[in-house]
Amino acid sequence: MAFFQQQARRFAWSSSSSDKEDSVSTHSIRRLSRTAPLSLFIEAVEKDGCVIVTDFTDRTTVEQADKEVRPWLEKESDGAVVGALQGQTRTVTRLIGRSETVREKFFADPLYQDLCEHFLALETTHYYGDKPLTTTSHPLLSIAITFDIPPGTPAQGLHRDDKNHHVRHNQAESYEKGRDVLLGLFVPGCNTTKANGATRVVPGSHLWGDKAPDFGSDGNHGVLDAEMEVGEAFIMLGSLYHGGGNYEKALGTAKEGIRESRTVHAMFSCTGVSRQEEISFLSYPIEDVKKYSPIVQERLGWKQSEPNLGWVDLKSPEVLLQT
Ligand SMILES: O=C(O)CCC(=O)C(=O)O
Ligand SMILES: [Fe+2]
Repeated sequence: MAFFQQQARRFAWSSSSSDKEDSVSTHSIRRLSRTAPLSLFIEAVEKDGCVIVTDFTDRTTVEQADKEVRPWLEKESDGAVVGALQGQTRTVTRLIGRSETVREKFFADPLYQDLCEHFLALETTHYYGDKPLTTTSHPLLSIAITFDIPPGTPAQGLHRDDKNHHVRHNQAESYEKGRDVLLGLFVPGCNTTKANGATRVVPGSHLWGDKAPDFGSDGNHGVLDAEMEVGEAFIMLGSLYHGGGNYEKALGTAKEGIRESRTVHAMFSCTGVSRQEEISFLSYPIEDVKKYSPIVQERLGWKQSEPNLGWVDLKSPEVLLQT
């Protein structure tokens, strides 16, 4: 089909441990243009746990985001040691407030938001006596953060980001909606390659159970590098095994004037009934939130989840944004 190219590098890999499955089931990182129908993105994410959008944004927008984010990165001397971060990765937290471009152009992107709605919205029917009521809880922003790794940074241990939400997984042959509580969006600030530590991912691993993962004797079986050019973006489920790659060069080996770091802006949405990783109400002051677009206000939690979660004085908090 003209509107999408399959990534050339495919490999045999199965979510099942049976050899028979291995021969018929393949996983890859599919690359789709945003002009492709939403159903193709859903199909790719259900099958592989991830997808690359080849024309997510453009160089000018990425450069604008970089301008907004870089001063915050420069302020960081040492990286944090938290979760999968091992001290070398520099981060920019509170990213939604610190970069208008990340907020309104990347996080608010309609394709990403449509996929969040598809994979994370919860619709449930409950009863008051014999009267049924069906309500929908829409997704929230869980975290927005820039990861910037310098040369010499080792690869992270492959992990699932939904560990934070204590998610349990049953091994499955195919995807069932409602399985995940997180959907992530990675927008690179520079071309990412195996050599500069592109995120490593294991397509298909979103269907694995909770046993210790087996990446083969070399630790690389089924692992692909999510290499991207500026303007592309990577979308993945929170249950997908992944981790920052190894930036092979030593620090200080870049040519004069060439930036030495691999930058990725990462955003994760969670279900509307999950605890947000970054506390939005303490990270983004109300006076700032008033200036954000309505979709961002909603995703930060300024509209209550139905039924009855996240209110103030029994009212949806959006009324506070109107005063
Ligand atoms: O830097 C990256 O590519 C991914 C980072 C990551 O997965 C994490 O810190 O949880
Ligand atoms: Fe991660």
